Amino acid sequence: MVGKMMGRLAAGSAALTVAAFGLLCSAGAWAVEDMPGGPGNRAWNLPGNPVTSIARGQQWIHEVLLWVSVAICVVVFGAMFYAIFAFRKSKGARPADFHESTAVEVAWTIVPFIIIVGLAVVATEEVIAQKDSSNAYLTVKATGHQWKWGYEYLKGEGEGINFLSSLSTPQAQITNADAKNLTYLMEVDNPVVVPVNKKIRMVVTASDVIHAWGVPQLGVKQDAIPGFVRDLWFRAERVGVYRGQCYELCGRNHAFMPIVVDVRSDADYAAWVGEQRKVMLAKADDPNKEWDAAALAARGEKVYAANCVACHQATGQGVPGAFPALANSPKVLGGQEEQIQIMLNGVVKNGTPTAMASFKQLSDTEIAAVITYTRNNWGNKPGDNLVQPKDVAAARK
Ligand code: HEC
Ligand SMILES: [Cu+2]
Repeated sequence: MVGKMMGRLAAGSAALTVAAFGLLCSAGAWAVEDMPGGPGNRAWNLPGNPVTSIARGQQWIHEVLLWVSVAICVVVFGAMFYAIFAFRKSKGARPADFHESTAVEVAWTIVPFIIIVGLAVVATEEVIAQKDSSNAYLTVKATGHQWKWGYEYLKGEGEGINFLSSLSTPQAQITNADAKNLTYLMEVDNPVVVPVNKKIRMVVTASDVIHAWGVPQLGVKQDAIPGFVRDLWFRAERVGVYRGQCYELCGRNHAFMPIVVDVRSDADYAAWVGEQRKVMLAKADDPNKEWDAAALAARGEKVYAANCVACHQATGQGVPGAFPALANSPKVLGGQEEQIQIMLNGVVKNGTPTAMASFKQLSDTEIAAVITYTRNNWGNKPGDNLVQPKDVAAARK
C-alpha cells in the first residue's frame, strides 16, 4: 500500500516537473515573437545580443550559474529518485543504520563552499567593473517622472541638450483597434542618442516616486530615487537601437515609460548634436514675441544678475572710478538705440576697448530684457522704457 503510494508520488512529481518545464518552454516560444529588438532574441534567456562587455559578463555568469545549478539538481535529484525507486520497501530494502561519517560531512561542507566562493569571485569582479564610471566621454542625466523620462546632457559633446522622452506607441494599438507592432510599448518620441564605442555615464534620479532606468542589452539597471543621484555606465560596441523600460513599479502608467537608447557612429552623433542645438535655439525664445514691461524686466533681472552685477553692482551704483553707475546714467536715460549699441559692441574709446565688452553673444531677448531692466530700475524712468527683441534684432543687421 505505502509502496504503491510512493510509486505514485514519484511518478506524479516527475509528471509535474515535465509539465512545468513544458509550460515554461511554450511561454518562451511565445515570447520570442513579441520581444523587442527583433530577431536574435532567445526565447528562454536574457535578451540576446549583448553589446557591452558588462552585459556579456552578466550573461556569462548567468549561464555558468544556470549550468552549475542544473548539475547540482541532476546529482541531488538523481540520487534521490534512484534511492526512492531502487530501495523501495516493496522490494524489501532495509535502511542502513550508520551514524556520523566524517568523509561525507567534510565533502558536503567543502564542495558547496568551493562552488560558492568560485561564483562570488566572478560576480564580484563584474560588480566592481560595473561601478567604475570614471573617465566618461559623455555624462547624461536621466530623471524619472510619472510617466516619462527627462534627459539632460551634462558634460561632453552635446552638453546643454535636454529633452523629454515619452511613449510613442499609438493609442489605437493599446486599445487593440490596430495590430501591435514589434516594438509595442518599447518606443519613444525622443530616444537618448549616444556615440558608439565611447564610455557613457548616466546619472539617474527621479522627480516624484522611485523609477528605475535600465537597458538589458547594455547590461545596466539602476533605481531612480527622488533626492538621490546614482550613476551607471556603458560602452556600446555596436551601432543600433536598444530598448528597456522603467523597472520599478511607479504608478498607473508604469508600463508606459520605456527607455530607448540610439547608439550612432561618431559622425551621425555629431550631426545629431548639431541638429539638437538648432532645435534648442529655436525653442529658447521666440525673437518676434512682444513682451510686456513687467515680464521683460523680470527676465532682465536674471540676465543682469548673471552678466552685469560684478561691475555695475546689484544697486546699479557701479564702483566709483572703475565702473559707472547705471542709476541715473545719462546713457541709460538717453535713447534706447545707443544703449543697444553699447550692448552689441561694447564701449570703445579712442580705438581701445574698455572693460565694457560686447554682449552680442546674448540672445535678442536677453539683451532687450536687460536693457529694459536697467531702464526701469534704481529710479530710472526714461520715456521709451520698453525695448523689444525685434529692436535688438534690427540693430544687429
Ligand atoms: C567687466 C565689467 C563690466 C561688466 C561685466 C559690464 N559692464 Fe557695463 N560698463 C563697464 C565699464 C567700465 C563701463 C564704462 C565704459 C566707458 O565709458 O569707459 C560700462 C558702461 C556701461 C554702460 C554705459 C553707462 C554710462 O553711463 O556710461 C551701460 C549702459 C552698461 N555698461 C551696461 C551694462 C550691462 C547691461 C551689463 C551686463 C549685460 C554690463 N554693462 C556689464 C564695465 C562692465
Ligand atoms: Cu517609472
